[in-house]
Amino acid sequence: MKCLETTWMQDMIRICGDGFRQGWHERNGGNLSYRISQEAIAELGDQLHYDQPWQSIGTEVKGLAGEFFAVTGSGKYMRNVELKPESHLAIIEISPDGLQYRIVWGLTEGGRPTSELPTHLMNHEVKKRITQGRHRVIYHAHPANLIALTFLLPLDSAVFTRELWEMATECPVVFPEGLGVVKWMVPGGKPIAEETSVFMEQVNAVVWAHHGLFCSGTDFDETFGLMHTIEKSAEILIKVLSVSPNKRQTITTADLIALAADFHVTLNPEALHLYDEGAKH
Ligand code: 2HA
Ligand code: ZN
Repeated sequence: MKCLETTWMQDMIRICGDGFRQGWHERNGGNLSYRISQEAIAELGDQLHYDQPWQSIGTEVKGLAGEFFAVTGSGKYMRNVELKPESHLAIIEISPDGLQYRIVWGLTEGGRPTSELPTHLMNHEVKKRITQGRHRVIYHAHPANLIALTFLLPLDSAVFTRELWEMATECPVVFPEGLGVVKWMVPGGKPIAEETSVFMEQVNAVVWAHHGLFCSGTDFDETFGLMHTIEKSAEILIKVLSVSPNKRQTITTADLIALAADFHVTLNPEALHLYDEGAKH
């Protein structure tokens, strides 16, 4: 099967355009990666070429040795992926020592994988391990309302989780484990990748202060849906805060407990009890 005609590639291309139309991908902002199954790689046969040099990842991902990923290209515009997928996307192979990658498909007009490759791969390494390989997608975008909240709320994971849960009843069900918050850091390197991947041990969404959001999921729909749900909730909170600093009423701790019981989810206890009497905040 032609690489561009596979379902997973079609899904990947679609998400890039969808994210742009949401307003999450100004210029070359945002990036996306997908861990391709060995069966899907085998189906690509001689469409893959193994003559390109190995290059440093900039971090170590031993748990991904021999894996293949589809990734967006560094400096490429998400809005253009639909028009020219083969020059905007790449398939890369990870070396046996987990320190290097090589391009085996795509980027036909030159270029490198996403500048956030260390974070993508370190997140994939964590998720592959803790989900027994179920999670395959890591998605980074710049959604404006969530970024705005990083100027208004304390940069605390429990506070972000609780405030976003309260803005829409579906939120505690969609992200019961909550989200992580990383303080402002220089993007693109190993230090921010390490910080992010530590949170990914516990949660599927990590906010980068004054920058954007990383989401992890089993497939493109679920991962895009998580990004979308969090940003929608952030938009509601921005609207509320724009009118008044105080909520007249909200979803309470008791409401959240009732919701969790009915929907059979375990809510992050720190966020759940954040505003209880005697709690630290
Ligand atoms: O430009 O979003 O974080 C791509 C990015 C870097
Ligand atoms: Zn970014």
